[in-house]
Amino acid sequence: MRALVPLVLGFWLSSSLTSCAREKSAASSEPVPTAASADIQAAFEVKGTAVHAVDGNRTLHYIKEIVAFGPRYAGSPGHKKFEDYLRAKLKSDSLEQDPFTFDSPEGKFSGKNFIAKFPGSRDGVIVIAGHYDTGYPLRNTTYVGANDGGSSAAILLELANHLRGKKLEGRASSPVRYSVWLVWLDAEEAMRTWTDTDSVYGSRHLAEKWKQDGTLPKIKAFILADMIGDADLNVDRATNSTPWLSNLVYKAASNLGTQSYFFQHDIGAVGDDHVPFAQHGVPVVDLIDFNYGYDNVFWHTPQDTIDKLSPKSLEIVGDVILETVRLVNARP
Ligand code: 1BN
Ligand code: ZN
Repeated sequence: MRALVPLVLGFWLSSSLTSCAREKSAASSEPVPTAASADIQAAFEVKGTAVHAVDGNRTLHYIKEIVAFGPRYAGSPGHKKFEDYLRAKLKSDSLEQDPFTFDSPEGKFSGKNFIAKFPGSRDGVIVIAGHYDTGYPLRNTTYVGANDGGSSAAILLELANHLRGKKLEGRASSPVRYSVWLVWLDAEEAMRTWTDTDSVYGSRHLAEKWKQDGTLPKIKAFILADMIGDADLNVDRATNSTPWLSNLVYKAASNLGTQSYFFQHDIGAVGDDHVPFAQHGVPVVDLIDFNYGYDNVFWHTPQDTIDKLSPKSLEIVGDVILETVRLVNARP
């Protein structure tokens, strides 16, 4: 059984889901801090609430359902099935669809990003994003991208379970919360060979759209999850992430006791879905484990299957994302 970090005050991440009922009852039975207890908290530098909330087995189950649709490249039957699945899973949420078309070396295609919006009480947005597509060049293989595309799509679904129905507010020491938007990005993968122009079509489209409609300056943090299900979890440091946000992720992991899984290796400035947002000045962090199997042998191969993944890895990353959200909210 996962343990609660013993510095619990408040109940922000307590869940109404049965599979984490123990965490819920333990966390939600804590009293809401009074002004006085908040002072005591500050005096003793108690960090607040860091909760193990994410259910790795449920997240892994989502990945199983997703890979069963088959490959999810633009125009594929699996892509359509995933879209229907996502709409069904998020039927009670505020889900926006963001269709777009893109020109690629393989021709013109249609793509679709999805955005689930969980409102806060404070002006500003924290975006948590990941891609769900699989690579077009692998379309004639058995490739289903369990880790690459599957894990990111699934962790967002699990995070939705923890954000749903919450007002994202109510902690005495930080009574206001930014909205959280979960974004399933399409067409991250190259249609032929990865270049700046043949990749991240969905995030380039969304960053441009949010530039035009004035959303970009509202984004306080853009947290990207990519390939985070590997049983041998090592989340790398992408050096084109924003330093203060990378540091906050590390602090979040430290609060949860899982920092040894984070940032042991620098992988340089990687071209991933965070880049179009970083280019517009949005604070970004790419949480990517870019060593999948010995020497990354499972990456972009039909060996990227569910048996390589572990619920614990999904839990570690999901919990760190939620803790990072809490820490972003706690910033002045
Ligand atoms: C991640 C998964 N990417 C493609 N599939 C982007 C990427 C490419 C990230 C190279 C790091 C290095
Ligand atoms: Zn990929």
